[in-house]
Amino acid sequence: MEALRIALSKGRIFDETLPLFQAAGVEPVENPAVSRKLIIASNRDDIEFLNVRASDVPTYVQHGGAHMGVIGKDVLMEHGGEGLIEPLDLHIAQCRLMVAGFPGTDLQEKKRFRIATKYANCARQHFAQHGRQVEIIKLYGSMELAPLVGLCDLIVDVVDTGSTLKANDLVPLESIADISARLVVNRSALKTHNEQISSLLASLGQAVREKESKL
Ligand code: PRT
Ligand code: MG
Repeated sequence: MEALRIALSKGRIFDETLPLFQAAGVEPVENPAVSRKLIIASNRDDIEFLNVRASDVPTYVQHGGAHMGVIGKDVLMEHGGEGLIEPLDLHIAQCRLMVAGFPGTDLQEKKRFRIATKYANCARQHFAQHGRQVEIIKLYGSMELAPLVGLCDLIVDVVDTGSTLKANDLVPLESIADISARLVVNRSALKTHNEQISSLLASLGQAVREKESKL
């Protein structure tokens, strides 16, 4: 049978997911942060890992390039989740998706705010729900720079400790969503790889609960 392919992104997601997979009895034979290989074998011959850019993980899983993947809820919300199911909250890589800007900014002010973000869909939806007019400027990183050089009034980004905002004289203004990493599964893989996926889901769920009970 074809191996189950699991898409992971290196960095935060990989570092925090690895112990959960290890507890579930699966681990990559090489560290994706060091290896140049994009398909990485695991200790089990029926499972392999794909080294994918974080924002590309939902795309790989949606189109069946990977059967399963791990992504931040922020990335999942921005993608829209088409073709994916989200069976497990891994309770890792936690942060908040927030609106941030200069201290004293009044979000109720009747004006057309300019918002720089890599979360264009989330930002548009959030401000539309509040009936506010906005203009979205799409960026791919370091959103905190944009208001400092007059590119925008506000940013929408994930915030953890808040120290990046603080270092740039910005403040969190409004929360959009609580974020953590989620396991996502391709809908049709649920049928083609049902047994492998069910047993891995059960072991990962167990690993998450055990870790939570120790906190
Ligand atoms: O880097 P690349 O563009 O390839 O992808 P990525 O930035 O999406 O990947 P990565 O590994 O940086 O983040 C993966 C996931 O981790 C995100 O999708 C979030 O779900 C989650 N996560 C948790 C975070 C943070 N915490 C976080 N603090 N992702 C990013 N940050 C960044 C944030 O963008 C900001 O620049 O850290 C800075 C803020 O941190 P604080 O602690 O200063 O508030
Ligand atoms: Mg990053």
